[in-house]
Amino acid sequence: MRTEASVLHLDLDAFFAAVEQRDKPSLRGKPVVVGGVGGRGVVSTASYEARRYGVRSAMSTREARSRCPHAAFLSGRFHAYRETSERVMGLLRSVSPLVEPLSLDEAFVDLRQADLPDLAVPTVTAFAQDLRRRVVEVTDGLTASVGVGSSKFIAKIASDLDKPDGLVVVAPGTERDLLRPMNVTVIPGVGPATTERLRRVGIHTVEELETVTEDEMVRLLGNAHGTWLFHLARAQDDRAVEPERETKSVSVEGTYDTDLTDRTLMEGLLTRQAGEVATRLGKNGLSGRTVTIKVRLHDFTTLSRSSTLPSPTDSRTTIARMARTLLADLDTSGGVRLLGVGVSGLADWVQEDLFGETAEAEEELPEIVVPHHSRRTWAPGMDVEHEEMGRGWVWGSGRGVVTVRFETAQTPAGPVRSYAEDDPALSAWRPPEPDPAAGG
Ligand code: DCP
Ligand code: MG
Repeated sequence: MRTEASVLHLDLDAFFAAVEQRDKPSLRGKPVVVGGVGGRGVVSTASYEARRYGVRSAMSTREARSRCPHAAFLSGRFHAYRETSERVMGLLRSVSPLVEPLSLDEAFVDLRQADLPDLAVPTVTAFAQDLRRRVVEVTDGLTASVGVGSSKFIAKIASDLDKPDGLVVVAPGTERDLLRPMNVTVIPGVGPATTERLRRVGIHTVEELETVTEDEMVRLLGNAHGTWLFHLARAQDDRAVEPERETKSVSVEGTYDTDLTDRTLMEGLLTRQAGEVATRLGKNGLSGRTVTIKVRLHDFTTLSRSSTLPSPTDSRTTIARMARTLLADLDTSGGVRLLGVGVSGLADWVQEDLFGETAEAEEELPEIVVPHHSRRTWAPGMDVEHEEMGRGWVWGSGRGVVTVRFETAQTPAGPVRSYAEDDPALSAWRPPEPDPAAGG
């Protein structure tokens, strides 16, 4: 356990929506919802103005529309999110070599390596305030919430306590007082199943969890999970901030206390892991071509099997189906101790509709070959350029008409014009490709 508050966690506020508001001046201060805009789309995130109407991440877009009909509903622009994320991660790496990104908008920073005169609370507080100010600067206006504490666990909780645009430094020695009144769900790894199991024995808060001995916890939740919870309930978290190796794959695995022999159960676990992998790919705007499963047998022999698709996917249904097929070829009759699913061969997002539809919809889709010169799609929110009017974004389209608002991050709120969907003067705008010859 660290004795100083030297782990910093930073999380941008309403990230995708904040980027949209930065780049679309007419939406600043207004409700904005980013996500799948089709019939089965789900919300990726909502601006704080939209959250006041009860719009939340992972809610169906249909529900979001009924709660906040006057919001702007935009499909996402991953190139802009990734570019903004790179600026923030670059800033963090300039203050400490030990930066561990968790997703596009979130990272841990180890302050022991940040060249601070000391790690006393006033010093790290001043440092964190200055860092938040520099985030606004490098992102052209996005705000971040920051937490600082003596572990990853405490820093991450702290960054959420005063969101948005907040800073909470948890003084060493006060961690357990902070945790006690909180719901057990603040502990990472406590999902619905564990919460329910704890609820049945009358445990709702961390304070109640503290009364359980380590032996009892292990009996209740199994070895690994029980021990983990016992320590986290006491704010004992020694995990190091691990600087990022370039993400070449995304994987999830689980080890099991008893050898698994039931194939249906194994398939179910792989399906769930595939879902987690898909969610992480989605959160980072990635997709990959190669699906791998890892299986450790009762005698600790570890096998892996892969299969590669013609084009990248981030679909939970596809990943799960491939994982189950790979499992079908292995002899697991002696029992299995570990199962895992990974996706590698990662590419930037390739689909036009970034957020797609739900998994069920994907599975039902027949193979459709879209002719190259087919009708152009004008997704709400996408960047466009008009030969005379210059740059803008798609406000809406339908019935052969596309409506564009002409403004960018650098202009005031701009005018709205409508065009025929096939107007040759209008085209999709993409940021210029970085010049490989220029390096970087
Ligand atoms: N995201 C997503 N699907 C989810 C959750 C998040 O696509 N179910 C994306 C959109 C978010 C980004 O990841 O903008 C960051 O996730 P956060 O959980 O940090 O959410 P926000 O940054 O949007 O809001 P907050 O201010 O609560 O951090
Ligand atoms: Mg965030």
